[in-house]
Amino acid sequence: MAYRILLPLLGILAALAWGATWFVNGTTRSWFERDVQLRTRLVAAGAREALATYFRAGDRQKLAAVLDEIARDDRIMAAALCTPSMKPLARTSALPSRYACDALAKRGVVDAPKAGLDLFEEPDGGLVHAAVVPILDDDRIVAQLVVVHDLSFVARREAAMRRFTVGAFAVVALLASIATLLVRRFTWHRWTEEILRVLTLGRGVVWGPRTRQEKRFGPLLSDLRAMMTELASDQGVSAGGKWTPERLHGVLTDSLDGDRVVILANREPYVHDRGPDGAVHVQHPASGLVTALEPVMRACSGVWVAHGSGSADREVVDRRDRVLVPPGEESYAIRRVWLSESEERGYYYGFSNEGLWPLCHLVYTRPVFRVEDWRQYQSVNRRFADAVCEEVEGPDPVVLVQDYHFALAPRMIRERLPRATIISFWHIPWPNAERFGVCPWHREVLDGMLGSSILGFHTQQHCNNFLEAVDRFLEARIDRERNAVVLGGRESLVRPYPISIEWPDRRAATAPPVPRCRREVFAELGLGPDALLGVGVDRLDYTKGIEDRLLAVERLLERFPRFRGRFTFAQLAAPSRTLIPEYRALSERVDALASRINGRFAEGAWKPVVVLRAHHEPPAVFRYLRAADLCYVSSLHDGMNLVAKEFLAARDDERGVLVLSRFTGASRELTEALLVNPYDLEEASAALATALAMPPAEQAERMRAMRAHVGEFNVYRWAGRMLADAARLRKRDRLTNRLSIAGASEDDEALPRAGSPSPCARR
Ligand code: ADQ
Repeated sequence: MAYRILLPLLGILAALAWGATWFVNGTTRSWFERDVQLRTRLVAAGAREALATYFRAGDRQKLAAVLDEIARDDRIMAAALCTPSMKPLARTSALPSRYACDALAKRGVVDAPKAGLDLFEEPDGGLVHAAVVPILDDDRIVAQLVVVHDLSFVARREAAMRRFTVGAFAVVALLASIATLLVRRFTWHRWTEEILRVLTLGRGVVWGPRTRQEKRFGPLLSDLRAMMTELASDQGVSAGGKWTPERLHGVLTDSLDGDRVVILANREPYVHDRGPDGAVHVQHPASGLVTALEPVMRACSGVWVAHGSGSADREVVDRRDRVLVPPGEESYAIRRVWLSESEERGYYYGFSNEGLWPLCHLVYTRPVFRVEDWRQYQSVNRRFADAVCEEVEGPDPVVLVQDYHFALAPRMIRERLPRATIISFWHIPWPNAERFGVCPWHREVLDGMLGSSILGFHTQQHCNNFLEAVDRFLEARIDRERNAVVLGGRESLVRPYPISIEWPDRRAATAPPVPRCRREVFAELGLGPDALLGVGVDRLDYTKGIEDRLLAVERLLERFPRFRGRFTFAQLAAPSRTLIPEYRALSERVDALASRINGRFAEGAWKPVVVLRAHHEPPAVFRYLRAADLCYVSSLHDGMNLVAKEFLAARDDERGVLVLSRFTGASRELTEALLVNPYDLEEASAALATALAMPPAEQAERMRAMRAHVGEFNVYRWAGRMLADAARLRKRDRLTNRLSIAGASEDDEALPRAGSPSPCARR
């Protein structure tokens, strides 16, 4: 009897195995093809500048050297350079004669030089992909680059994939046959009945009298059922679809039961200053943290606890030191905390910015640790933690603690609100353990941060460094699989959440059209219509590599004289932390460097470097970003760098080139930028030259890819993922509480239940 079931089953599985092999092979081959085409285009784009330069100089030896460099890639078999009419110019020694310039010309490649042509050949059973890519110089085709990829690895992978698929289906067939036979032999009717009985307990459908055991698990089962439903909606949180303010607000109301958030950050999003005219002005501080969090707060509502630093801040708050913002919209509140001069000096300038800031950035600036600063840091963290506890509603609020100014606050808040969900985000890099151990209070800092439920960093590398530090300095258990630390019975998850900007960006949407921005900015800088403009936008901070950036501009003008008289670099530099000597010295060095470069190269009205030392309001920053031919972000070390992403947001015309330091968190995501080592002035100046000569089509291609990425991975997604993780933790905690109640004696009615209100425990 069994063969009547088994034979058709095996037939179906064999057909499925054949279909799957066919589908997998077809899909992987088309992936490989696309991959090779993309690699070819990137290789050609990378070599374009060098090839065009040596071609102009007629230096065949150097051309051959560039081709050899291209062919050093494992998968590239050979390369050649031909004239536009496919006459040979240079080639690598391993180039098979059937792909030489004239051989390709005979195959008709010469008829379609603009489009390039991809050929697939199978000599001796191997697989080869040859592509012809035009090399442009000033929009004119000067040569054709032939790149030959060896694709025999594709055939090998396809064979391995075939073997694996057939093997897997054979195992499935065997297991299915055994299962069929077993099922026939044993009936599992009683099993299903039992499961159904247990699952329906909580709904009141009971077969027979309920036992003590059933009563005990009743609440747990109803929670399990509720959790299944909620988990299904969680999948919606992390599933596809654009992240918008509305969707973020939805996470808050649906997954966090409408809880509002309390943000703790040193910098406030709106500063009230009394201007020289006597009137109160509102300023948006130049800060990456504020740029990212302000749109999140608009979407979520709640309270932002911050240091009241503006000269008119006290004049506009209510009796509880609160003011509603944004002006005119009033969707959330800022709660201002006042600091004395000595508190600000010790906590902000001292321990935070002379200690932790240089400690966490690999820029060879020595951190300074003073015991007096540390005392102020502790006491100011305590004051802010108290302010947070005054602002929360209920015993289990969601608190977002921001950055290195508040490493101790999570533990302090946890002591007073044991059931709070505390998400801390560290906006700067986290150094390796050895370096972190330089801080005399490294254990206290780690312990303070581990008061958090979730600890967020920009990259996995920063998470790994943090876990390494905990491993080395604390008696804590590290769960490597879950990236979690358990200390004193409490767990903190450690997760990468790469920060971003709002998208669509309000500032870009309200900015004037690109041609008008270009006209206005060129007029301000006194540039002619044919000028080329590079832009940098930063706080005046030694981590941002502003000096190296200007040196790269100088090297560009030395190496490529054709840009003299034509290229100007405008640096928007917001004064920052000016009470710290290192920052004042940097400011002077930048001025001296700009004068030296201008002294060397300036001709008539043209100056190569313009430093606009001022805080610019967001519309002004966006006008410059929209007017530029390139934006150079040259940070020596940067957690993320949001200016790079703002440049992309500003360029809805898909023009302009981003030159980006490899030492920014952003470089992990924005791989279509021209990535450089800012310390290497040869590489950086060559990238600037490549950017200035890049054809519009290539600019658009790179821009489109990066804009699509930032559009998807925007700041709402950043916050949404953290809040969704927080929501999951809260559900798990509630369930654990239920479980312990269910496990306790039935008479133990006095135990508190999760979610029941309890006053904020005051210290
Ligand atoms: P920051 O070090 O402040 O941020 P960044 O991410 O580049 O650096 O953001 C700077 C912000 O200030 C941007 O929004 C920019 O437009 C603005 N800005 C810069 N110069 C300005 C000027 N002259 N006038 C006006 N505005 C100006 C920290 C970390 C980063 C991380 C962010 C967010 O150091 O690595 O990306 O937090 O997490």
